[in-house]
Amino acid sequence: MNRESLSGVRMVRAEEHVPSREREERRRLALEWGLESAWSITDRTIPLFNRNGVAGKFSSSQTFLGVPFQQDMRELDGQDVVFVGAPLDAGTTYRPGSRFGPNGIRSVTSLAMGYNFELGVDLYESLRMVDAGDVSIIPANLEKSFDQIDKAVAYLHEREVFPVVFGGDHSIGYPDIRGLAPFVDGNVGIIHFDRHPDMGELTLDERMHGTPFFHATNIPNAPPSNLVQIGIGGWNMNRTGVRNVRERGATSITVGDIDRWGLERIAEKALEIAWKNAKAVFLSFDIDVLDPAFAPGTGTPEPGGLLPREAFRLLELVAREGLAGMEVVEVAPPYDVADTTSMLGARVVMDVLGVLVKNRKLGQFVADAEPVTESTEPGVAG
Ligand SMILES: [Mn+2]
Repeated sequence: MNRESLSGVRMVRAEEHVPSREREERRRLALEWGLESAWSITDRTIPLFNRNGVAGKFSSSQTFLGVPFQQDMRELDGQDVVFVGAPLDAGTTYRPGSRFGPNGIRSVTSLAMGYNFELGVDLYESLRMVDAGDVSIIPANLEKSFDQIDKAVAYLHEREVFPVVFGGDHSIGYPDIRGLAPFVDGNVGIIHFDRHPDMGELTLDERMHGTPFFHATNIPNAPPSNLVQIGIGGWNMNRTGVRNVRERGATSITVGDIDRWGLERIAEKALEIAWKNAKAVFLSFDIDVLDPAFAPGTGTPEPGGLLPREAFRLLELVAREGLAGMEVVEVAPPYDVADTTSMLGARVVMDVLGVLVKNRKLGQFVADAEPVTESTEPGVAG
């Protein structure tokens, strides 16, 4: 047997003669439609927004609620809502898998959904919604991924489209807020649902998913005094993070606090803290705030969390004053059972959008008959 008789050797040579014109054209279009990536990405052929099936494996095959896919990001302008995935789970300290969160959440929704009976809101009738697919993540590099997410989110805010970011692990909370903060003329409040305070400075020498709120509250107009954390507790707690919550004066609320004071009083307190001298509020929802009996598909489950209907009611109450953006993080489909965690993630998004519509904070509330609305205080900013 000589070397030339090996088909492997012949085919290595033959590859040179296989054309790649079409492939290169697709790549060029992906870059044009998906925009230029963040400055720290050396490979300039990687776009900021990963175009569907065009430039990599972390792409979306299906949109949230079946809304149109926004292929050319240059044309994003004037819509009410944009869904975008940030499939980064390199910040996970225990069980990875939330890189599949965006597609998990998308996959349990369809055109058949979008109308809510109790709210009397049909999202399709009230909001112009698009799905931008996923941000191009650099799976091996948290900081480059943060730069990508920050730049992508900033692009959405610049065009005044309300971003709904699907994580990904909670490390994306930092770039989500870093991308928002420059567009707020004043302070940003943060309403953070989680079993964990996520307030450490570094974990294992990196800015992982236990650290986003330490770095977010270093942003000058996102002070820790406007950070309220709901659902904190259990046995998986980073004590440095707790110390930082204490030293910075952020506010932690336990599940026991909710039992004692009730959902209404807790929501009132959360709004008071988040909105105090703030111009906008960001909502960060870690799916692990829900009890793992309901949401097992997550990286760091912690028994004793909220019941889904407690979370829905709290969201209804805290979203009514308006939001500047939101994220749902830590949905990890590989550990899910019967898609319940993905469904809860999707539900959180739909509930918040429905409440924003109903309270005239987003889109156009459309009702042919006289709408039945509860009286609300007007928000500081829409
Ligand atoms: Mn978290």
